[in-house]
Amino acid sequence: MKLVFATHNHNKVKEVQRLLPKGITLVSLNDLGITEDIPETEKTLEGNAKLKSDYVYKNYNLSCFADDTGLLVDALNGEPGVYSARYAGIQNDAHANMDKLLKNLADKDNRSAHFKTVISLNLAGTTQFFEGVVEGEITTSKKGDKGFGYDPIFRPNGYDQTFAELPLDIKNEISHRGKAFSKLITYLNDHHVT
Ligand code: ITT
Repeated sequence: MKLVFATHNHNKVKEVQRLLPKGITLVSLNDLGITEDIPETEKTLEGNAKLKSDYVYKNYNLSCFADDTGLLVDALNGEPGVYSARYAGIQNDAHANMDKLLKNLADKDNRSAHFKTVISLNLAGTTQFFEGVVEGEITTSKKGDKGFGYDPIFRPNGYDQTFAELPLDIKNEISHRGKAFSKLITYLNDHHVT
C-alpha cells in the first residue's frame, strides 16, 4: 500500500523510510508536489498533528499520517514543547533554537528532557493517535553532525553520545519517532489496512 506522510521535513521522511515494512511505500508531500505550508496553530502536539493530517485529507482526499514532535525540558517547565520549531523566533532555525536552549539552561543543574512524537493517522476521515517518548538530557554543547533539529544537544538515557553522534539505526530503535511509528505499523497490520 501507499502511505502518505503529511510533512515537508525530509529528515523525518528519511527516518521513517528506514522503518517501513515490505509492502508499504511512503509518499511525502514533496513527492506529491504539495508545497504549501500547513500552519501549526494548535497548542498541543496532538492538535497540530491532527491539523496536518486533516489538511491533507480534506484538501487532497488522501488518507495520510502526520507527525508533530516537541522537546520538553523539565527545568524549563516543558519548554520549548509544542513551540520547538520556532523557539528562537525563526521557523526551524536549528542552531538558533539550540543556542537559546543552551543559554536558558546555563544556570540549571537539572538538564533532563524528553522528546515526544504524536502521530495522527487519518484513514478515510477517521483519526487515530500514536505516541512515542524518549528520555534523556540536554548536553552543555552541540555534538555530532548526524540527524537534525535538536539532535546535537540531546543525549538519550543509557548512551554516551547525542542523537547527532549515534547512527540513524540506533536513533530509530530508541527514539520518540521510532516508537510512535512502530505503533502505527502494528495498528495498520492488526486492522489489515493494505
Ligand atoms: P513538519 O511539520 O513538516 O512535519 P517540522 O520540522 O516543522 O516538520 P515539527 O513541528 O514536528 O516538524 O518539529 C518541531 C521541532 O522539533 C523542529 O524544530 C524540528 O527540527 C524538531 N525535531 C523534530 N523531530 C526531531 C528529532 O527527531 N530530533 C531533533 N529535533 C527534532
